[in-house]
Amino acid sequence: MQESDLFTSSDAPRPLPVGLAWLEGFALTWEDALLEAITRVTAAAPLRHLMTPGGQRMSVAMTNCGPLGWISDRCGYRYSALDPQRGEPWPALPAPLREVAVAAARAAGFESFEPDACLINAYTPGARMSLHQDRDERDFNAPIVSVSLGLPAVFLFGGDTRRNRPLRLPLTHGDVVVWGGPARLAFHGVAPVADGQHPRLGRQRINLTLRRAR
Ligand code: MD3
Ligand code: FE
Repeated sequence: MQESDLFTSSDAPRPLPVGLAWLEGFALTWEDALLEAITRVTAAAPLRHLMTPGGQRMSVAMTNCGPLGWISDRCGYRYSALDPQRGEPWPALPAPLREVAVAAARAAGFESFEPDACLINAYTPGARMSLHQDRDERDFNAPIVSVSLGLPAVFLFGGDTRRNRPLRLPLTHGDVVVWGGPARLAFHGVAPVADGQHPRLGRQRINLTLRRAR
């Protein structure tokens, strides 16, 4: 029997890219505290659909917590200490969000990660994020920690160009991924979220990305 009989090209095991640490279920220890914190943050700084610089409304709804928040409008992408919608600082970074990010970064070999920004992305079925790089942070040596909650999603990891066929990672509730080193500037995105019901979050996927912006 040939190897090609055992694995088609789409389900053959492929090694994870260098710089990416996938910690399945790592956030479940903090599940209740994270969901409570997200409810409090989104009550204070509501989720909203930002405009891209090109004038498109993003399908993902966003808000932030922590000293800095990521925003997009007709002028471009940037970090801001103020929520432009409320003219006030973003809500403080809740302790459990910082804790899970610091613990995950440490588990991935980043000993001194101190996030100063947390972007909260909310996906309803059909929402997606097209391939992009995260380049608005000052220091690309710091990793980005992402926490997936609610409905599952297929994360697309495109490597160093938009052209390569992206690797597909199925991320589910509680998964944490640490993106550092050579993966830090990789193109990445999220395929349209399939409809479903999550016992804790309903018809929704929430993704937290904890970042060192400055
Ligand atoms: C890989 N969010 O907010 S998180 C984003 O699931 C973003 O909501 C996606 O891409 C989401 O910018 C993916 C995982 C992620 C975040 C940042 C990265 C992967 C990354 C930066 C570099 C490489
Ligand atoms: Fe990104």
